[in-house]
Amino acid sequence: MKIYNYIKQIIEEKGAAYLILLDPDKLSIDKAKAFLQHCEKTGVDGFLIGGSLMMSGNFESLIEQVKINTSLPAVIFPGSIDQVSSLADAILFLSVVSGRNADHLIGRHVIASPMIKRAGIEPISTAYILIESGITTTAVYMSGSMPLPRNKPEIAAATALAAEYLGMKLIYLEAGSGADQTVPDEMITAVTKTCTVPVMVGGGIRTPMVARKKVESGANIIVTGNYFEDENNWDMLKEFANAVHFKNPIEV
Ligand code: 1GP
Repeated sequence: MKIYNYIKQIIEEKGAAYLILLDPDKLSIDKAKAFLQHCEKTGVDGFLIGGSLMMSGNFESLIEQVKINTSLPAVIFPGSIDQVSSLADAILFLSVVSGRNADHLIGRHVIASPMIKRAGIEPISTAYILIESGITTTAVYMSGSMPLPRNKPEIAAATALAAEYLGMKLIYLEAGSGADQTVPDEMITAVTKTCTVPVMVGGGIRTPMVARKKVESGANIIVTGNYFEDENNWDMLKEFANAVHFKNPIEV
């Protein structure tokens, strides 16, 4: 099954999908196996793999660890055009539609497309919408674009709708990794009421309660990264997964 269809099926069955972002610079290969297996056991639906910088060179090894240790999909969340690999199942083909930087709207894509075709992985066309979140996040800085004002849900909704009309299959409302403030609930509601494609929300989500609030506001996919970079928090994975999977929580 295509990964996009798998995600839509999870949304249908469980209410919303829960993805974990793996940053190769933050998760060491020797800890990966235990973490990944724990994620699968506690109900995580898949992994996003990528980072804004690639200091460690662990990008492909981490994808490999996902494939070896779990049956869950490995989806590249590219921080740059170097992050394309045939080892993954799919790649978020991100266009930073909140910005007006042509390079991040279409420029890099021209270079990356033949690489993705050669890799034979599924591109999932994604409208990447950066939302102002209290600090200058890495995503904002690296994209060289302004984030969308957090008190303007109507701009977010119109931006997402334009992306859907352009044929994009997924909307990603992004506060940025480690954000002080998450994407506002009213903004999530405005976007999900306007669009028909799945809406993913991430950045700064640190409690199951906040994750659930995002889902209740309309989010179809929740992403967390930062919080589980601390091993002491791994015990909370089940609570997060169950908060997201409101239709179908699991007993572990
Ligand atoms: C970042 O939305 C993701 O791209 C996850 O954010 O690391 O803050 O959970 P956090």
